[in-house]
Amino acid sequence: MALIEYRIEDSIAIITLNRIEKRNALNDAAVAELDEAVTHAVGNASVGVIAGAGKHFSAGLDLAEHKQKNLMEAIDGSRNWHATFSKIRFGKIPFVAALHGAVVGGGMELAACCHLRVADQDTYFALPEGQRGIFVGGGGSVNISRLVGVPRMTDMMLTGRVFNASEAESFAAVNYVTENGGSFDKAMELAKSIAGNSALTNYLVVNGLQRVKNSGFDEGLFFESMLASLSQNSPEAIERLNAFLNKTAPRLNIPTEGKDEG
Ligand code: 1HE
Repeated sequence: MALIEYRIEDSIAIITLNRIEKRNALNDAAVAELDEAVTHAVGNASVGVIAGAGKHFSAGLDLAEHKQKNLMEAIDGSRNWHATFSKIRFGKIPFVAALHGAVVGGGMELAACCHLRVADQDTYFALPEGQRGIFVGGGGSVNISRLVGVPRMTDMMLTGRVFNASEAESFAAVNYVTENGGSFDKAMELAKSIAGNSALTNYLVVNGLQRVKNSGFDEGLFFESMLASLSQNSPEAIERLNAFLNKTAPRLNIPTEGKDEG
């Protein structure tokens, strides 16, 4: 693989966009390699981390390649992005995005289909499709709109508004902000912790939560009861529940800061 680096460390699949000279802009070849890496990760790892090499996470769609495409090729391109990104969003394992620098256009679409986002302080988010005369095509109108809300996405697309990491954290588009250079290590720390969960619970979180959210109220509650019962009857759940009752399970990670004050 040339444009996407892939390796497994412990049970974590690390996928790195690696087209530094083009700021990790995604062309068809990169999306095909990403698809291969994601497929391998889903089959062989417990958690995936997606990062970008160089100074930016990703400058989004490769505009040079895109401008050569006819209508049918553009449709095919967009549908390929959807297929690959859906393997991330609704795959077997959780994915954590480690972000820095530009997370722009299709780069933001990729970040939005991951399950957690960790960002260096210097990260910024933009959807310059309006300025480029195009529209999001990598699932952004579905995934980014759910992540940041339609009004904010509309603002980003119409006015070119750019949000920094702290702003994105304030509206929960980013889960953790780190000092510059820290997002990858934090993403790995989180991935290792997630890998310690029951694989079935991880699967239900990745696949169930979003589908419940997309259901009606009553259907959602019914669906939730099915997921809850399914998980509760797994051998691993019984083992983990016993461990809690025997007092051998790890305790909650309660923040200790300020505990003894007042
Ligand atoms: C590119 C791309 C690209 C850089 N396609 N070649 N995305 C955008 O509209 C963002 C376009 N990129 C930028 O605004 C900037 O490149 C960055 C802010 C991300 C980084 O700036 P900088 O100063 O570090 O790099 P640069 O000098 O602008 O770019 C370095 C090279 O990368 C240069 O090529 P070179 O041959 O002149 O060296 C750039 O042309 C090239 N490059 N970004 C192609 N995106 C599925 S639909 C999704 C729709 C979208 O993603 S729209 C948003 C597209």
